[in-house]
Amino acid sequence: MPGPVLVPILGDQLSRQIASIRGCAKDDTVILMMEVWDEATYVKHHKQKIALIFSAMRHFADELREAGWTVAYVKLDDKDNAGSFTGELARAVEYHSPRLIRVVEAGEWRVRQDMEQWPDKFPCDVEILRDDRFICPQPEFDEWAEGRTELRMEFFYREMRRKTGLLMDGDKPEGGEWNYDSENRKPPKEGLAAPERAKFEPDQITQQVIELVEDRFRDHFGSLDKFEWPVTREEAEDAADAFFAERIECFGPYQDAMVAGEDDLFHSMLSTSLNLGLLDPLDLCHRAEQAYRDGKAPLNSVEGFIRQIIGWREYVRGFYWNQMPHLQTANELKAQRGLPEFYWTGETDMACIADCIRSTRDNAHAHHIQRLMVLGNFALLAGITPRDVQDWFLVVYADAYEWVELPNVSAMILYADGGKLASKPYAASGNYINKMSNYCAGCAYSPNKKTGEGACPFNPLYWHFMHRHRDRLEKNRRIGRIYANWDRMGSEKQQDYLRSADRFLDTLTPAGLGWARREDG
Ligand code: FAD
Ligand code: DLZ
Ligand code: SF4
Repeated sequence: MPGPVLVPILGDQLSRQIASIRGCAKDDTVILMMEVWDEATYVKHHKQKIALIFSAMRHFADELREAGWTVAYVKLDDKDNAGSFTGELARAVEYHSPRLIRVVEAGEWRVRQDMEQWPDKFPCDVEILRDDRFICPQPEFDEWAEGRTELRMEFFYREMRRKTGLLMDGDKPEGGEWNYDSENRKPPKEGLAAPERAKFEPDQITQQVIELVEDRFRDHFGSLDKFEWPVTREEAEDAADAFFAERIECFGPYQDAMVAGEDDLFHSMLSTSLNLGLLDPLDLCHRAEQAYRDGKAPLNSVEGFIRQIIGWREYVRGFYWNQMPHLQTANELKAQRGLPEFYWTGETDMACIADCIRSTRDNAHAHHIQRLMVLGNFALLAGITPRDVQDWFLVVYADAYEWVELPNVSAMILYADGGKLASKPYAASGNYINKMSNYCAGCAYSPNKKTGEGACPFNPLYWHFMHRHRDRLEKNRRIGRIYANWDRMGSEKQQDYLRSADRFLDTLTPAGLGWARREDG
């Protein structure tokens, strides 16, 4: 009797429509799911991230069993747990003697390198399938990227609009424009608040996982007190329903706004569910388009939301695989400073940073503009070394997987790829944060003070950054003109900026070892 088909399902492949399950017969298949120490600790993920993934995996295993599948589920604390995907697969091969291992390609480079060894390691056939939850297959992205020195999302996005037919009017974009971002930059008006997003009480499975995480990952960053994530497809659909009913209307206009204590604003909070596989990206986009066609949401909001998904999300995934492994070590701006300790402790007088880190610690989430223009912008201006920033972003967010984290960190916020992704560095002074948030009103620093005691640190740091990288940035059409302002200031003012920035940089305490990575590993 030939053995069954063995289907490993990784923690971010939690969909019954996944290619490895599609086409399998229930009476001839063993689905293997593994909680493994290596994955939980290759960086010291936020406690909520581990709890979310384990809980969603356990719920998905139950869903599969209820649908009649045979599931072999290995829990973290199981006695013989080998601690790695390859080790657990070896045990399963020994036990089930499968005729075939059928798996969807891993989303991350690290895991895919291991996976590619499987055909040589195991005595059965191994079939590695494309992850067709993504709209753009990698060869299509690579072909699009071929010969281009700059890989701009906007042009890729138009291709995806044509390919999917989303918001198309024949061969023209709906409403005449591809992109309505100019309508999507409203600063927050006084008292801006959004309806609460759907929140989910931990059930018994989640409670058990939370206890496990508290016990085994005690020294990881973050709090588990407010664990409110959807952990099943049903809950994720409820979260999407609530977004489409209550928040998409204002999603566009206030996409770039920040309000102290308002952690979600009008964002969808669906990235964790999308990345786990609980929600289908194309389906969400169709629902968004329907809301527009039914007159329930304006075009600028719907186009903005769809662009984040079929534009940015697809694009960064293609960019990651196109640029790996070089992207992991790229450091074109030669940034060398260690990550300041306050990224972990939240102890800083900069109100904007403190609020973003508080949200990060409490929710394992911060919204896009907080990641980009506060936390990312500071790291760029202060010249923090990419490796430290990458580790931090990979650890702290519940939606963080390297394929999506790394392009956003290395290429988008740090310009470490030298401008393949972004046409210019996203560098901004305190002015921007002051315009787009209410943070500055409660800050020890003043955004209007440019240098010296009490000046917003983003102000001198901005000019310090521009001055440090003049050779490279002056040639850039989109930012080069700024040097005329710098030159007009005269040397005394310039020195004042540079000294102020240096004094501030000298006060930064670098984080000790052990926050992001295990000291023994
Ligand atoms: P919404 O604002 O509601 O957007 C809708 C969806 O669009 C998101 O759920 C997400 O799937 C997608 N999206 C939006 N922007 C991006 C983007 N830049 N790249 C890829 N997808 C995008 N997103 C992650 O999923 N994982 C990460 O590890 C991650 N790291 C980031 C690091 C930095 C430095 C920056 C600037 C952005 C990062 N993002 C990451 C993108 C974005 O910040 C999050 O997807 C978003 O905040 C998730 O919240 P939301 O679901 O409410 O998003
Ligand atoms: C992030 C993560 C963690 C913390 N733990 C596990 C795990 O124990 N088992 C698992 O299957 N997946 C886990 N994941 C998600 C994986 O890292 C993710 O599926 C792969 O890295 C994708 O390449
Ligand atoms: Fe942030 Fe500067 Fe505003 Fe303070 S003054 S909140 S540091 S931008």
